[in-house]
Amino acid sequence: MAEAPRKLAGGKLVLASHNAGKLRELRALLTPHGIEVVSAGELGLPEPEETGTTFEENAAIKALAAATATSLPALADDSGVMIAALGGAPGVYTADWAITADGSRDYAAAMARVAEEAEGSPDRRAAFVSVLALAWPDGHVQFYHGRSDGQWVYPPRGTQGFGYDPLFIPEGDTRTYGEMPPADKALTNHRARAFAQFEAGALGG
Ligand code: ITT
Repeated sequence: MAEAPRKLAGGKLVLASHNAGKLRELRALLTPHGIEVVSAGELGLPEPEETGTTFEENAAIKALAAATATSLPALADDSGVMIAALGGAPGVYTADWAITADGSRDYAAAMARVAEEAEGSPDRRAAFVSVLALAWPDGHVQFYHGRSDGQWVYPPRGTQGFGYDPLFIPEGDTRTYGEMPPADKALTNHRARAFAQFEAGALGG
């Protein structure tokens, strides 16, 4: 029988991410709740290998690794951009497309690869997806999902945000996420939408 969903009881929450852009957004979303947060990097936790083939699997790997290492609840995000003309790629492998030979990340090159591989297709549809996993040290995990539909543009536009933000225009706007202040990106983005589910499911009531 499935276990009943749990609420966070207060106390510290580990943010199981090493991505500075994600951490900024998650901290801003958590601030109004007065939850004490500490990041995996601040705790010196290693980055687990993301061996899953779905956003859920990878989010669970990251959240469970942090929760078991710290004996605290942990929240992880696994996310990516899905390009319709590429059959949903890079998807779960979005971060991998930015990895260079020396192991660093080059998002300009990753965005150029999207444009190159999708060149010639009139289909400009794209979507950002975020899966948040909330894990406890005893192995219990809950998931929350968010998605932002839109279009991709090339060349990239704007210097705000992080990662693939300059490539993506959300539905109903003419600016890329890279051209928006963080408060505007927060209105439509995948992570904020997943967070709204997390708020209702793990913090509400
Ligand atoms: P952690 O696993 O440590 O959280 P990561 O960057 O490795 O960090 P993922 O494995 O989930 O995270 O990869 C997500 C990729 O999608 C990564 O390249 C991000 O830059 C990109 N991405 C996710 N959300 C994004 C957003 O809101 N804006 C721009 N790019 C985003």
